[in-house]
Amino acid sequence: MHLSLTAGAIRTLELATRLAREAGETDVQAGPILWAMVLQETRAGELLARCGLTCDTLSPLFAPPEGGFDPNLVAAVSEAQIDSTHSLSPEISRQPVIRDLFRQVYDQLGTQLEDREIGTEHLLYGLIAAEPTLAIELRRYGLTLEYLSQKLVGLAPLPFEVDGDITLHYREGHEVENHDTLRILDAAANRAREGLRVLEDYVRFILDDAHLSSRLKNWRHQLSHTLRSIAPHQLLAARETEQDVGTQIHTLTESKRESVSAVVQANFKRVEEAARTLEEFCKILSPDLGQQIGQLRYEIYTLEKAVLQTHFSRQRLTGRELYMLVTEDLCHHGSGPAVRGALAGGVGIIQLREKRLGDRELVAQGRRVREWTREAGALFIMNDRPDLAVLAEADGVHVGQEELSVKDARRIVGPDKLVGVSTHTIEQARRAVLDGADYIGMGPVFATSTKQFTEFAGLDFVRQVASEISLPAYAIGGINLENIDQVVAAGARCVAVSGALCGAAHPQEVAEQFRDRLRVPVKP
Ligand code: 3NM
Repeated sequence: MHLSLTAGAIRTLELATRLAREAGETDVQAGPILWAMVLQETRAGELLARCGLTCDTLSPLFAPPEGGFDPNLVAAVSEAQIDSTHSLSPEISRQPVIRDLFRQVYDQLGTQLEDREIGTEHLLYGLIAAEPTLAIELRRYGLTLEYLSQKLVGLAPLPFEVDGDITLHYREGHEVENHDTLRILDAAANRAREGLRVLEDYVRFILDDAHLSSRLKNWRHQLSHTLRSIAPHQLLAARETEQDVGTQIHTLTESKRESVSAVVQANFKRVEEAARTLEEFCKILSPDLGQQIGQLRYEIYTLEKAVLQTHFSRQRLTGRELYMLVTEDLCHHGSGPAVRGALAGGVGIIQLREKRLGDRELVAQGRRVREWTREAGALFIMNDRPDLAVLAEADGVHVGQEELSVKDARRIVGPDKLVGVSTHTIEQARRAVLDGADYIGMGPVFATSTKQFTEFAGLDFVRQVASEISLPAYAIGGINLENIDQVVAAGARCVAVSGALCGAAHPQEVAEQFRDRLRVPVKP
């Protein structure tokens, strides 16, 4: 590591190393560095003295050798010639405490560094920042980082490169290239952060989705964490907004946004492109860093899919808060009258759920349900079978946790059809959002004889989903007119019902009552 240090700083570190060696220590610790500061005339020594830390007060903290320090050694180091060709020996700069100290100086004081070298006062700052136990001792004397930072003046930033261990190495002869790389990284990191803020605002204030908000926020933090290995002052130092020709170039598409979804889409693209730029140029500094950004770039694609899916599904399913699962065996007067009655009563989605029919019969029944729902302007979903959903021209398919995955079902039905999935735990619900489901079933809320379950997710699960997921979520399992109010009170906005509608003597009236209790507005 090559650093620009004042002669005083070089003398201090050399003396500290010699004092440690005299005391038989292999590694320099904080004590000899502080002693080296007070034994010579240094800015750090002056600051320590102002807080009452002189040879006398330092002795109880860091015992001097018996008989005191060798005055000849102190004099020899203090009077040594330090010219511009003099540099810190690797033996000194590789000392763990000294490396940590410099890292703190660059991490914490970076933005203050302006055309100056590192002096002993900065070494003192770095030492206190790197050694928490020392910080506690010195606080008793009023010597804190806050106090010191008021006394410090800036230093010149130096060109560094970063390796996987977050060690800064000076790259001789690469100043110009590094500067260009850092300038690009600075611009791309800002672009990514700005785009993310727009997305976070949308997800938080419009979708009101705690799960996706925390995912986006987490992504932004991970990006900052990954980029932290490039000290912020290096990026800042490379910033040249006024010379950036790009600030004057605006395209027509940039100044026009047609809808909220256009804003969301444009900003995801912006973040993805910025991530790609970061990935490519970070590779120049460190392959590891490039790889980490690459990983993050894939995650943002997943989040884009989840956010846009949530946006469009909510639009598509608005007004369809009541969902009926139809099974012939449960219908007293046949599925035709049950479905048509329920549709007349305001059911917005019909799922054909027949576990015992052969494929041919299932497709034939699917085509009938297709007709009934088309006439009523309702959606038709096929249970379990994406292939038959396509054949029967259904609007989508519903899968359970044991059946085909959302991703595989989507591959069969394509991007335009709906894919719904049953969930029974909050982890499954979150997963469904990230997998790109259009809606989820959340249940079983109550005991049901329509499907076998050993455990009940219950109303707590409804509350959990309502508090963090904004993708349409249909509460399901044993829901009837007696308990629907509890389901709504737990936060459910949509419900799916089988037995209570199929088995009703008057499905239309029951559907109307469900709809009223869900407060779904009646269509004009
Ligand atoms: N899936 P009913 S509960 C098909 O929790 C189904 O995923 C459930 O019928 C789940 O309204 C259920 O008659 C049965 O209880 C729904």
